[in-house]
Amino acid sequence: MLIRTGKNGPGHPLPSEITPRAVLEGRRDLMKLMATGVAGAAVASWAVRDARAQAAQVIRPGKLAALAGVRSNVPGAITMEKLTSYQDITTYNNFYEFGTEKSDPAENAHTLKTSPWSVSVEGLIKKPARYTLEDLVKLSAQEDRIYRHRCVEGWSMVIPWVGYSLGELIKKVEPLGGAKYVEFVTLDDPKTMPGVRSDVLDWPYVEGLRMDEAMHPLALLTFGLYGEVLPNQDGAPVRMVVPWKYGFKSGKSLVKIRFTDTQPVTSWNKAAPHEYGFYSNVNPNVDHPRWSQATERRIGEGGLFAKRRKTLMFNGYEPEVGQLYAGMDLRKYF
Ligand SMILES: Nc1nc2c(c(=O)[nH]1)N[C@H]1C(S)=C(S)[C@@H](COP(=O)(O)O)O[C@H]1N2
Ligand SMILES: [Mo]
Repeated sequence: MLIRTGKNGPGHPLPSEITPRAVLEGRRDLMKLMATGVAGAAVASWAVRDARAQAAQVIRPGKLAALAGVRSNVPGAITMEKLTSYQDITTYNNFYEFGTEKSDPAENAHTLKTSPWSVSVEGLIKKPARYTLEDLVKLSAQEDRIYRHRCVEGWSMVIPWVGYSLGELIKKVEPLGGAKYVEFVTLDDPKTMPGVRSDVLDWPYVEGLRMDEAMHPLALLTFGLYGEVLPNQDGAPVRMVVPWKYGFKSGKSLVKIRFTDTQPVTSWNKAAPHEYGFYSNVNPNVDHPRWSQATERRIGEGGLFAKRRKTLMFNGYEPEVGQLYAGMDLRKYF
Protein backbone atom coordinates (compact mmCIF):
# COMPACT_ATOMS: atom_id res chain seq x y z
CA MET A 1 0.00 0.00 0.00
CA LEU A 2 2.95 2.22 0.68
CA ILE A 3 4.50 1.55 -2.67
CA ARG A 4 1.98 1.44 -5.43
CA THR A 5 3.40 1.30 -8.89
CA GLY A 6 2.11 -1.97 -10.30
CA LYS A 7 2.84 -2.76 -13.91
CA ASN A 8 -0.86 -2.25 -14.64
CA GLY A 9 -0.83 1.08 -12.86
CA PRO A 10 -2.19 1.50 -9.37
CA GLY A 11 -5.29 -0.55 -8.79
CA HIS A 12 -5.99 -1.54 -12.37
CA PRO A 13 -7.62 -4.94 -12.77
CA LEU A 14 -5.84 -7.82 -14.36
CA PRO A 15 -7.40 -9.47 -17.36
CA SER A 16 -10.15 -11.73 -16.07
CA GLU A 17 -8.49 -15.03 -16.51
CA ILE A 18 -8.40 -17.99 -14.20
CA THR A 19 -4.99 -18.99 -12.98
CA PRO A 20 -5.04 -22.71 -13.61
CA ARG A 21 -2.50 -23.53 -10.94
CA ALA A 22 -4.33 -21.56 -8.28
CA VAL A 23 -7.52 -23.34 -9.16
CA LEU A 24 -5.88 -26.74 -8.98
CA GLU A 25 -4.31 -25.95 -5.63
CA GLY A 26 -7.70 -24.93 -4.26
CA ARG A 27 -9.26 -28.17 -5.43
CA ARG A 28 -6.49 -30.22 -3.89
CA ASP A 29 -6.89 -28.49 -0.54
CA LEU A 30 -10.61 -29.12 -0.57
CA MET A 31 -10.08 -32.79 -1.24
CA LYS A 32 -7.51 -32.95 1.54
CA LEU A 33 -9.82 -31.34 4.03
CA MET A 34 -12.67 -33.60 3.02
CA ALA A 35 -10.44 -36.62 3.44
CA THR A 36 -9.71 -35.56 7.01
CA GLY A 37 -13.41 -35.08 7.69
CA VAL A 38 -13.26 -31.32 7.81
CA ALA A 39 -15.83 -30.85 5.12
CA GLY A 40 -17.47 -28.11 7.15
CA ALA A 41 -14.85 -25.73 5.82
CA ALA A 42 -16.54 -25.68 2.47
CA VAL A 43 -20.24 -24.97 2.48
CA ALA A 44 -22.49 -23.46 -0.11
CA SER A 45 -26.04 -22.16 -0.27
CA TRP A 46 -28.57 -21.15 -2.85
CA ALA A 47 -27.57 -17.56 -2.20
CA VAL A 48 -24.32 -17.97 -4.04
CA ARG A 49 -25.11 -20.90 -6.33
CA ASP A 50 -25.93 -18.87 -9.42
CA ALA A 51 -22.93 -16.65 -9.19
CA ARG A 52 -20.78 -19.64 -8.49
CA ALA A 53 -21.55 -20.94 -11.93
CA GLN A 54 -18.97 -18.38 -13.05
CA ALA A 55 -16.40 -20.56 -11.33
CA ALA A 56 -17.82 -23.81 -12.64
CA GLN A 57 -14.37 -25.04 -13.58
CA VAL A 58 -13.38 -25.40 -9.98
CA ILE A 59 -16.63 -26.70 -8.56
CA ARG A 60 -17.88 -30.24 -8.38
CA PRO A 61 -21.64 -29.98 -7.86
CA GLY A 62 -21.92 -33.44 -6.32
CA LYS A 63 -19.49 -32.62 -3.58
CA LEU A 64 -20.99 -29.26 -2.90
CA ALA A 65 -24.52 -30.61 -2.58
CA ALA A 66 -23.29 -32.79 0.26
CA LEU A 67 -21.84 -29.74 1.93
CA ALA A 68 -24.91 -27.54 1.72
CA GLY A 69 -24.63 -24.78 4.28
CA VAL A 70 -26.81 -22.03 5.60
CA ARG A 71 -27.08 -18.36 4.91
CA SER A 72 -26.47 -16.04 7.78
CA ASN A 73 -29.00 -14.69 10.24
CA VAL A 74 -26.61 -11.95 11.30
CA PRO A 75 -28.03 -8.54 10.34
CA GLY A 76 -26.10 -6.98 7.46
CA ALA A 77 -24.24 -10.20 6.62
CA ILE A 78 -25.68 -10.57 3.11
CA THR A 79 -25.61 -7.93 0.38
CA MET A 80 -27.53 -8.52 -2.83
CA GLU A 81 -24.98 -6.62 -4.93
CA LYS A 82 -23.44 -8.46 -7.84
CA LEU A 83 -20.64 -10.73 -6.73
CA THR A 84 -17.12 -10.08 -7.92
CA SER A 85 -16.00 -12.97 -10.09
CA TYR A 86 -14.04 -15.85 -8.59
CA GLN A 87 -11.28 -15.02 -11.06
CA ASP A 88 -10.89 -11.46 -9.85
CA ILE A 89 -11.13 -12.43 -6.16
CA THR A 90 -8.34 -14.97 -6.62
CA THR A 91 -6.00 -13.12 -8.99
CA TYR A 92 -6.15 -9.53 -7.73
CA ASN A 93 -4.80 -9.77 -4.19
CA ASN A 94 -2.83 -8.01 -1.52
CA PHE A 95 -0.72 -10.53 0.38
CA TYR A 96 2.71 -8.97 0.68
CA GLU A 97 4.26 -12.15 2.06
CA PHE A 98 4.06 -13.33 -1.56
CA GLY A 99 5.02 -10.08 -3.28
CA THR A 100 3.64 -6.59 -3.70
CA GLU A 101 2.11 -6.85 -7.19
CA LYS A 102 -1.60 -7.69 -7.32
CA SER A 103 -0.80 -10.75 -9.41
CA ASP A 104 2.00 -12.03 -7.14
CA PRO A 105 -0.05 -13.94 -4.54
CA ALA A 106 -1.89 -16.01 -7.18
CA GLU A 107 1.45 -16.82 -8.79
CA ASN A 108 3.48 -17.48 -5.66
CA ALA A 109 1.20 -18.65 -2.86
CA HIS A 110 1.15 -22.27 -4.00
CA THR A 111 4.21 -22.75 -1.79
CA LEU A 112 2.19 -22.05 1.36
CA LYS A 113 1.74 -25.26 3.32
CA THR A 114 -1.71 -25.12 4.91
CA SER A 115 -1.75 -28.58 6.46
CA PRO A 116 -1.02 -29.34 9.22
CA TRP A 117 -2.06 -25.97 10.64
CA SER A 118 -2.87 -24.73 14.09
CA VAL A 119 -3.82 -21.44 15.71
CA SER A 120 -2.65 -20.55 19.20
CA VAL A 121 -5.30 -18.70 21.19
CA GLU A 122 -3.61 -17.08 24.15
CA GLY A 123 -3.19 -14.09 26.44
CA LEU A 124 -5.79 -12.77 28.87
CA ILE A 125 -8.27 -15.64 28.69
CA LYS A 126 -9.30 -18.46 31.03
CA LYS A 127 -8.83 -21.18 28.44
CA PRO A 128 -5.73 -20.68 26.32
CA ALA A 129 -5.29 -23.47 23.78
CA ARG A 130 -3.67 -24.39 20.52
CA TYR A 131 -6.46 -25.25 18.08
CA THR A 132 -5.83 -27.50 15.14
CA LEU A 133 -7.46 -26.19 11.98
CA GLU A 134 -9.83 -29.14 12.13
CA ASP A 135 -11.00 -28.21 15.64
CA LEU A 136 -11.28 -24.55 14.74
CA VAL A 137 -13.42 -25.34 11.69
CA LYS A 138 -15.82 -27.40 13.80
CA LEU A 139 -16.06 -24.97 16.69
CA SER A 140 -19.20 -23.32 15.33
CA ALA A 141 -21.62 -23.62 12.40
CA GLN A 142 -20.27 -22.28 9.11
CA GLU A 143 -22.33 -19.60 7.36
CA ASP A 144 -22.31 -17.98 3.94
CA ARG A 145 -21.78 -14.23 4.19
CA ILE A 146 -21.66 -11.84 1.27
CA TYR A 147 -19.62 -8.81 2.28
CA ARG A 148 -18.41 -5.68 0.56
CA HIS A 149 -14.62 -5.47 0.73
CA ARG A 150 -12.96 -2.05 0.51
CA CYS A 151 -9.22 -1.74 0.17
CA VAL A 152 -7.60 1.45 1.47
CA GLU A 153 -6.13 1.84 -2.04
CA GLY A 154 -9.55 2.77 -3.43
CA TRP A 155 -10.90 -0.42 -4.96
CA SER A 156 -13.65 -2.73 -3.79
CA MET A 157 -15.17 -6.15 -4.36
CA VAL A 158 -18.21 -8.14 -3.21
CA ILE A 159 -17.11 -11.50 -1.84
CA PRO A 160 -19.09 -14.55 -0.68
CA TRP A 161 -17.15 -15.78 2.35
CA VAL A 162 -17.63 -18.90 4.46
CA GLY A 163 -16.98 -18.81 8.19
CA TYR A 164 -18.47 -17.98 11.56
CA SER A 165 -18.43 -14.96 13.87
CA LEU A 166 -15.12 -14.61 15.69
CA GLY A 167 -17.25 -13.93 18.79
CA GLU A 168 -18.15 -17.64 18.91
CA LEU A 169 -14.49 -18.50 19.49
CA ILE A 170 -14.04 -15.61 21.92
CA LYS A 171 -16.93 -16.84 24.10
CA LYS A 172 -15.43 -20.32 24.25
CA VAL A 173 -12.03 -19.15 25.48
CA GLU A 174 -13.55 -16.91 28.23
CA PRO A 175 -11.68 -13.58 28.19
CA LEU A 176 -10.56 -12.21 31.56
CA GLY A 177 -11.71 -8.81 32.77
CA GLY A 178 -8.47 -7.16 31.67
CA ALA A 179 -8.74 -8.26 28.03
CA LYS A 180 -9.40 -5.07 26.05
CA TYR A 181 -7.97 -5.91 22.61
CA VAL A 182 -7.40 -8.86 20.33
CA GLU A 183 -4.18 -9.20 18.36
CA PHE A 184 -4.00 -11.28 15.18
CA VAL A 185 -0.62 -12.66 14.17
CA THR A 186 -0.17 -14.22 10.76
CA LEU A 187 2.36 -16.71 9.41
CA ASP A 188 5.95 -15.57 8.92
CA ASP A 189 7.77 -18.34 7.10
CA PRO A 190 10.72 -17.32 4.94
CA LYS A 191 10.88 -20.82 3.49
CA THR A 192 7.47 -20.60 1.83
CA MET A 193 6.87 -16.83 1.72
CA PRO A 194 9.35 -15.03 -0.53
CA GLY A 195 7.95 -11.61 0.43
CA VAL A 196 9.00 -11.77 4.08
CA ARG A 197 12.62 -11.39 3.05
CA SER A 198 11.81 -7.87 1.92
CA ASP A 199 11.60 -5.01 4.38
CA VAL A 200 8.34 -3.40 3.14
CA LEU A 201 6.90 -4.36 6.54
CA ASP A 202 8.08 -5.81 9.82
CA TRP A 203 7.07 -9.45 9.80
CA PRO A 204 4.97 -11.16 10.92
CA TYR A 205 1.98 -9.17 9.69
CA VAL A 206 0.06 -8.15 12.80
CA GLU A 207 -3.43 -6.71 13.09
CA GLY A 208 -5.76 -5.94 15.97
CA LEU A 209 -9.25 -5.03 17.07
CA ARG A 210 -10.77 -3.58 20.20
CA MET A 211 -12.64 -6.29 22.12
CA ASP A 212 -16.13 -4.95 21.27
CA GLU A 213 -15.18 -4.83 17.57
CA ALA A 214 -13.89 -8.39 17.71
CA MET A 215 -17.12 -9.50 19.42
CA HIS A 216 -19.31 -7.84 16.78
CA PRO A 217 -21.18 -10.60 14.90
CA LEU A 218 -20.07 -9.23 11.51
CA ALA A 219 -16.38 -9.90 12.33
CA LEU A 220 -15.87 -13.17 10.52
CA LEU A 221 -13.36 -15.92 11.19
CA THR A 222 -13.11 -17.10 7.61
CA PHE A 223 -12.30 -20.50 6.12
CA GLY A 224 -13.67 -20.29 2.59
CA LEU A 225 -15.03 -18.29 -0.32
CA TYR A 226 -17.46 -19.16 -3.08
CA GLY A 227 -18.25 -22.36 -1.17
CA GLU A 228 -14.65 -23.56 -1.48
CA VAL A 229 -11.90 -23.65 1.11
CA LEU A 230 -9.84 -20.46 0.88
CA PRO A 231 -7.37 -20.36 -1.97
CA ASN A 232 -3.89 -19.73 -0.58
CA GLN A 233 -3.72 -16.24 -2.07
CA ASP A 234 -6.85 -15.23 -0.13
CA GLY A 235 -5.39 -16.22 3.23
CA ALA A 236 -5.70 -20.00 3.60
CA PRO A 237 -6.45 -21.80 5.71
CA VAL A 238 -7.99 -19.25 8.09
CA ARG A 239 -8.16 -15.46 8.08
CA MET A 240 -10.16 -12.58 9.48
CA VAL A 241 -12.69 -10.53 7.51
CA VAL A 242 -13.80 -7.25 9.10
CA PRO A 243 -16.10 -5.76 6.47
CA TRP A 244 -16.54 -2.23 7.89
CA LYS A 245 -12.79 -1.61 7.95
CA TYR A 246 -10.21 -1.20 5.21
CA GLY A 247 -9.04 -4.56 3.90
CA PHE A 248 -5.66 -4.49 5.60
CA LYS A 249 -7.33 -4.99 9.00
CA SER A 250 -8.26 -8.52 7.86
CA GLY A 251 -5.13 -10.59 8.46
CA LYS A 252 -4.54 -13.67 6.32
CA SER A 253 -3.17 -17.08 7.28
CA LEU A 254 -3.59 -16.61 11.03
CA VAL A 255 -1.38 -18.49 13.47
CA LYS A 256 -2.06 -16.65 16.70
CA ILE A 257 -4.96 -14.84 18.34
CA ARG A 258 -3.86 -13.04 21.50
CA PHE A 259 -5.94 -11.16 24.06
CA THR A 260 -4.24 -8.11 25.52
CA ASP A 261 -4.83 -5.15 27.83
CA THR A 262 -2.99 -2.73 25.55
CA GLN A 263 -3.64 -1.71 21.95
CA PRO A 264 -1.72 -4.05 19.64
CA VAL A 265 1.09 -2.59 17.54
CA THR A 266 -0.21 -3.30 14.04
CA SER A 267 1.96 -3.64 10.94
CA TRP A 268 0.70 -0.82 8.75
CA ASN A 269 0.27 1.57 11.66
CA LYS A 270 3.87 0.89 12.66
CA ALA A 271 5.14 1.31 9.07
CA ALA A 272 3.30 4.56 8.35
CA PRO A 273 1.44 5.89 11.40
CA HIS A 274 0.21 9.04 9.66
CA GLU A 275 -1.34 7.05 6.84
CA TYR A 276 -2.80 4.00 8.56
CA GLY A 277 -4.46 4.33 11.95
CA PHE A 278 -5.34 1.55 14.36
CA TYR A 279 -9.09 1.82 13.70
CA SER A 280 -9.05 2.18 9.92
CA ASN A 281 -12.80 2.19 9.61
CA VAL A 282 -13.92 2.84 6.06
CA ASN A 283 -14.69 6.56 6.11
CA PRO A 284 -15.34 8.62 2.97
CA ASN A 285 -14.95 11.84 4.99
CA VAL A 286 -11.39 11.24 6.13
CA ASP A 287 -8.91 11.22 3.28
CA HIS A 288 -5.71 9.25 3.19
CA PRO A 289 -2.91 11.87 3.33
CA ARG A 290 -2.07 11.07 -0.31
CA TRP A 291 -5.52 10.46 -1.83
CA SER A 292 -9.26 10.88 -1.32
CA GLN A 293 -11.30 8.07 0.20
CA ALA A 294 -14.63 9.46 -1.03
CA THR A 295 -15.04 7.06 -3.96
CA GLU A 296 -14.01 3.59 -5.01
CA ARG A 297 -13.63 1.49 -8.12
CA ARG A 298 -15.52 -1.80 -8.06
CA ILE A 299 -13.25 -4.49 -9.49
CA GLY A 300 -14.80 -6.07 -12.58
CA GLU A 301 -16.95 -3.06 -13.46
CA GLY A 302 -15.84 -1.89 -16.87
CA GLY A 303 -12.37 -0.61 -17.65
CA LEU A 304 -10.36 2.45 -16.86
CA PHE A 305 -13.20 4.87 -17.41
CA ALA A 306 -15.91 3.04 -15.48
CA LYS A 307 -17.75 5.34 -13.10
CA ARG A 308 -16.43 5.26 -9.57
CA ARG A 309 -18.86 4.53 -6.74
CA LYS A 310 -19.37 6.66 -3.66
CA THR A 311 -17.75 5.04 -0.66
CA LEU A 312 -20.19 4.55 2.20
CA MET A 313 -19.57 5.29 5.87
CA PHE A 314 -18.28 2.13 7.56
CA ASN A 315 -18.42 0.57 4.09
CA GLY A 316 -22.24 0.58 4.30
CA TYR A 317 -22.33 -1.21 7.67
CA GLU A 318 -23.14 1.92 9.70
CA PRO A 319 -26.54 0.61 10.92
CA GLU A 320 -24.79 -2.43 12.38
CA VAL A 321 -21.53 -1.01 13.71
CA GLY A 322 -22.03 2.77 14.11
CA GLN A 323 -22.77 2.41 17.83
CA LEU A 324 -19.30 1.00 18.49
CA TYR A 325 -17.88 4.45 17.74
CA ALA A 326 -20.50 6.71 19.30
CA GLY A 327 -18.85 9.87 20.62
CA MET A 328 -15.44 9.12 19.09
CA ASP A 329 -13.66 11.68 16.95
CA LEU A 330 -13.11 9.61 13.81
CA ARG A 331 -10.59 12.12 12.46
CA LYS A 332 -8.40 11.60 15.47
CA TYR A 333 -9.09 7.86 15.68
CA PHE A 334 -8.78 7.14 11.97
N1 LIG B 1 -0.99 -11.56 6.18
C1 LIG B 1 -1.48 -10.59 5.38
N2 LIG B 1 -2.79 -10.31 5.46
C2 LIG B 1 -3.33 -9.35 4.65
C3 LIG B 1 -2.52 -8.61 3.75
C4 LIG B 1 -1.14 -8.94 3.68
O1 LIG B 1 -0.35 -8.34 2.92
N3 LIG B 1 -0.67 -9.93 4.51
N4 LIG B 1 -3.09 -7.63 2.95
C5 LIG B 1 -4.34 -7.04 3.43
C6 LIG B 1 -5.00 -6.17 2.44
S1 LIG B 1 -4.29 -4.66 2.12
C7 LIG B 1 -6.19 -6.51 1.83
S2 LIG B 1 -7.01 -5.42 0.82
C8 LIG B 1 -6.77 -7.87 2.03
C9 LIG B 1 -6.95 -8.52 0.67
O2 LIG B 1 -7.65 -9.72 0.79
P1 LIG B 1 -8.03 -10.51 -0.56
O3 LIG B 1 -6.77 -10.64 -1.35
O4 LIG B 1 -8.57 -11.85 -0.13
O5 LIG B 1 -9.05 -9.70 -1.28
O6 LIG B 1 -5.94 -8.72 2.82
C10 LIG B 1 -5.33 -8.09 3.93
N5 LIG B 1 -4.66 -9.08 4.74
MO1 LIG C 1 -5.98 -3.37 1.17
